[in-house]
Amino acid sequence: MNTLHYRPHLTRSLDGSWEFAWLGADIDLREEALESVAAAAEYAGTLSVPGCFDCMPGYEGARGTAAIRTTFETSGEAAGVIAFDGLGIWAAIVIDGRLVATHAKPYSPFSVHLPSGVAGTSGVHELVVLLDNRFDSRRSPLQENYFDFYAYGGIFRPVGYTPLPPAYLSDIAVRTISTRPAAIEVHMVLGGEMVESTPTFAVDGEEATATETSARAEDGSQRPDDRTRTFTLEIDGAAARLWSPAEPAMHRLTVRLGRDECTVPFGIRTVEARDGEVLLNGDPIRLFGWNRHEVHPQFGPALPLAQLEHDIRLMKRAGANFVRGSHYPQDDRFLDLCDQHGVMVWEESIGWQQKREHFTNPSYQRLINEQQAEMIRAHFNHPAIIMWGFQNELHSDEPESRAAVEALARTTRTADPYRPITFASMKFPHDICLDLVDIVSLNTYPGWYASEADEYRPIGEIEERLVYLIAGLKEQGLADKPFIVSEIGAGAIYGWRDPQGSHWSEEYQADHLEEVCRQFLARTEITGLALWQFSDGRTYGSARALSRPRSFNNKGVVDEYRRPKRAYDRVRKLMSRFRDSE
Ligand code: ADA
Repeated sequence: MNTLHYRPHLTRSLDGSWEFAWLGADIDLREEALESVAAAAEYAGTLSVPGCFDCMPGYEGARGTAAIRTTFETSGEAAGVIAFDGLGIWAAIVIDGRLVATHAKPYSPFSVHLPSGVAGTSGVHELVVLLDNRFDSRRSPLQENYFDFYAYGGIFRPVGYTPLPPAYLSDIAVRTISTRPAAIEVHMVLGGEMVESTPTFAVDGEEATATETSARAEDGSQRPDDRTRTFTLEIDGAAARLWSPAEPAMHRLTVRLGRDECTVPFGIRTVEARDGEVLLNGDPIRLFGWNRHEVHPQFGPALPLAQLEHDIRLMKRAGANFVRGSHYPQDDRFLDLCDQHGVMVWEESIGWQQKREHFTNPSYQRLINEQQAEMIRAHFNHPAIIMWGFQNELHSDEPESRAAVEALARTTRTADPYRPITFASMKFPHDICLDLVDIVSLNTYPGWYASEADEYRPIGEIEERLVYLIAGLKEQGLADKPFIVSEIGAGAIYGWRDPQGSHWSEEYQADHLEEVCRQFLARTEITGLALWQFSDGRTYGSARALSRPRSFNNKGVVDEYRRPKRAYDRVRKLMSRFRDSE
């Protein structure tokens, strides 16, 4: 199953070698200038898509505008969309010389409809994407230059052209109502012309009976203004294999309506946060894994499919049943692989220590809530996703933060009332927003950002800190919510071996993470543990130079090329059976 199947419709891939023009940093990006900027570009080279222009030799570190161009063919279909799975930082989309969209939400999946004069015609059309990776709090406020991960410029994920019939299914959301008996609810949105006919369904190729539960008009007809329809389907006991990390069974739902047909992978599973535990299919489950950035020296965030699979296998091999997609919407192909490999996911919209100026910025608040809703809409059907997050380490001790968290919690619960929500806080015990989420997640770095300056190897802080957090949550009346240690870790420079085991040595990181894992195994009050982080990744130097040698975040258990450090083997030795024990 490749990423293009994940769209309900069959999509024609536009991945490949696009033409490339570097326009530099003094381009006029006002809306009225974009079509002429696209038209004037002189294409002297190529860029592989998915790919980042600032990963290409000669463009490392470049900040400015690039124009990339390809073509796609239509055959007279009534409608169609060009679907982007994620790019950064900012883009303008121009089709046959006409500006059809601008996009200011890095890593967000989005689609642009074919403009009139293209839809319904047959021929070859020009697609130009103007990409800009400069920081601009007015144009793209979601990405800041103080985030602890490098902001690249490129098309990070696959691009496809999806032809559509006059009446089509634009969204299909599948959720599990119950596992015994197995029953799902299918919610769909109709696009294009309205149709009265009733869709037909098949599960794993077998015809399936559905009961419509949509609200209907008094005479039983569909309300003309209502483009949404909802159905429930029971799935035969023998065929209804549940999704879980141990047995990640996937099913396929095919929906036919008029001339449209969609196939949607889904999993049968329920997830809840209750009485201090996470319940998967009604049974308590503990979570262990890593925070993972989408990053690589050669590709930036535009990772090839093989690298996504490689990362998942490395995490599973060390016992992980869980991954936090830190700190932005994930690649649909990665989520597809997590479904298939049985790795549960915490997915979140972009964020890194947002503060008062963000909470009170209407443009920022609009965009981050849009990204949250679009991420959920695009990824709703992945059974591996068991929780939604947002706003990593926002200043949630400041009064202005509460309205922002309330808005994001409302956006999330509206888009998906069925999954628990959380955010990773670094403000305990002064956090004023933890009552707004279902799962309490705390980032903490005992033994690394050590509190005892004179302590040479402050590993003893780890137990003290975890005991303090568990007690503190109880004191604040939060013990009825599951508690995840959402970040904890230590840095190591790959290859730096030190018999004294001092900071930055592989020995210290291995000793540190072994203690963290031992504490987690011993303290079942901790529902989940996500180590920071899976692989080293580029960040920024300058002000951070002393804490980010090489201008990298070096807390990976593998380096940026996925070469294992001693900590990887130490964690694997201790945790490799964890997946099977849950
Ligand atoms: C924070 C942040 C991470 C990373 C980490 C670190 O917890 O959420 O993205 O910056 O600190 O390495 O210090």
